[in-house]
Amino acid sequence: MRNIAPAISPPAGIGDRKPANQAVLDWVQDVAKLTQPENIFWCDGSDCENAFLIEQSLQQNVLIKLNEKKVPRSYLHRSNPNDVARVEQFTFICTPTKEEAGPTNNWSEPAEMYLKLQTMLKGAMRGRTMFVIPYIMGPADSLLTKVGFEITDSKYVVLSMRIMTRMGDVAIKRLGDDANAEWNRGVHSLLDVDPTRRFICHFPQDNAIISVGSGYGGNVLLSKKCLALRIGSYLARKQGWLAEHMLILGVESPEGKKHYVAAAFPSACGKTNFAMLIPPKHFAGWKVTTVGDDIAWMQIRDGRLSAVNPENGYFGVVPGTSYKSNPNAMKSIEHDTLYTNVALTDDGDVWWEGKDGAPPAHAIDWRGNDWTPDSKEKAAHPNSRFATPMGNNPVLDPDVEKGEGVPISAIIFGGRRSDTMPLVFQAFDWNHGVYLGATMASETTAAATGAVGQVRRDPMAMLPFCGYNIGDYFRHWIEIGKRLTNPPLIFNVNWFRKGKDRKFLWPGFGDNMRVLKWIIDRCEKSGGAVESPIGWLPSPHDVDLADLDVEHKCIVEILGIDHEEWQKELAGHQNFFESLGGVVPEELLKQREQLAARFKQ
Ligand code: OXD
Ligand code: MN
Repeated sequence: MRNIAPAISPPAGIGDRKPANQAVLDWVQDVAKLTQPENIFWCDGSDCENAFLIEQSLQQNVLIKLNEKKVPRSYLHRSNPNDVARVEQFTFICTPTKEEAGPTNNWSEPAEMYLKLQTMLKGAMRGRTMFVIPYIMGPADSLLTKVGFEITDSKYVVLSMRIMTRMGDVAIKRLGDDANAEWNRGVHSLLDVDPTRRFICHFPQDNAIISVGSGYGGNVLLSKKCLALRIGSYLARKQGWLAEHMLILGVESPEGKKHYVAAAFPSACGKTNFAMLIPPKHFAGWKVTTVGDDIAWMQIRDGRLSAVNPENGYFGVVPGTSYKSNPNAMKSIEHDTLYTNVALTDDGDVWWEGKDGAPPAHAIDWRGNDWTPDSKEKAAHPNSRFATPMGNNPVLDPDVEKGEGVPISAIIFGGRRSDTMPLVFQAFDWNHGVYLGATMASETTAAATGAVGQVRRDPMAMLPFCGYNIGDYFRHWIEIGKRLTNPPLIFNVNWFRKGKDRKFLWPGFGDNMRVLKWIIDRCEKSGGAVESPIGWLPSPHDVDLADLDVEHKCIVEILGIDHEEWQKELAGHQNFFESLGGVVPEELLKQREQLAARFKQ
């Protein structure tokens, strides 16, 4: 198997940074006893450790070095073709009762799942190296920051975790030597990368994760979806904060007035693009900066929501990324980047569908086969990814390391919908906003295995990531609202609505600034809007459309609502709530009734 490599013997001074904390040492010994690795490599996140692991990965064909002139210090990894996306059907929340996991999660009784996983992990690392990765999620001095340790037998995971988290000494220091300190225990083993032995399991009560049988980022970088979202959301409810699948961006006016906005879009629906948006020429002097592109942890400070990005890097979808769609992402991935499943050109560069310029006459595709523009197969997998440190981002927000976070003025929900949902509208109040989030729907993408393009309800873009009962999650949102004296305004956006000709009505990308500007105007109480059954809608003259090359009738169409489509949408909300089997809070059922009543007025 190409991504399963034998044990490595590091030179002295590398791989020996054992923490002092006895609880960590005991846990690592227990896992080693079970998995029986050839040796244990204690990671410290240093440059020389990284250089050593890259060297080993090149020798063992785990990585391919890219052209140093074209993409300096960057590498390509090819995953097993059966292992290219998150596997929601094999993702489990293991809580003492099924009710705690709720109707939207796969559930297993913890003891039963531990036993099954232990059986699979028995001797799984024989002849191989077991890496122990200490990391933190969150800025070094934030109260929200969490410590995690991930054990893995994959060097690709170690190299990726160094990009995606703050790894090494910073975590060992933060944990200290208190054997009772709280930290997340994560165990990952590739096993034999067999889809029938692939399980991503969360034990919220134990603050533990076990992931086996996969090498794909979303399943194995345990810091990300597993800790920062699934376990994170469980801890957030217990501790009174929010762990959300949201980007965080800053938007500053030419006068220097700055707002921060958090936005929840499902996987592969443009969070990274929105977080790095470059305003069109007409908006000269406006600046958008990135705090985070995937996850927001938000706590209440002075009656407002304050957000930190727990991550240290971006794990973004590559196809479609270009100087046209996202110049800042392109600049971020031109160096020091770990690519997975993109195509390799004959001169050692990377290529993917949607990259600027003409396709290469010949390349090696993501499976390692010859590829030409006439090939039927895609050169890059639709869910091929880059992992790049956030420090590469030319528009990184200066407050990204601020422990207290940034104050959030607006929350945006949005999905990929070809019909029904207008470009933007504003909720009447917090609970109405929670309803918008709870009933959000989107067409599925390649980020998870399964059919692509099917509309599914994805509340707050958290359907695959909420680590407990979704009804309690909705309730938690409502409770948070009660504690906010200065709550963010809540909006819904849809960049993907199509006209009768099935073409997109809105150009998207940089022009989304026009929508963002309206949202900021509403926060500043200066933007106009009309009341509609679904919320506050902008009229065409409320949105700055100067120099936009879109026909007026398309603007009217995308800003408007179709009552017939909304009757279907209302039925969709009802079906979704019913499918949850009685867990939906009264407040949201009432919101649905009020929405239906407003359509009758
Ligand atoms: C991701 C995802 O990788 O949501 O961020 O799948
Ligand atoms: Mn995501």
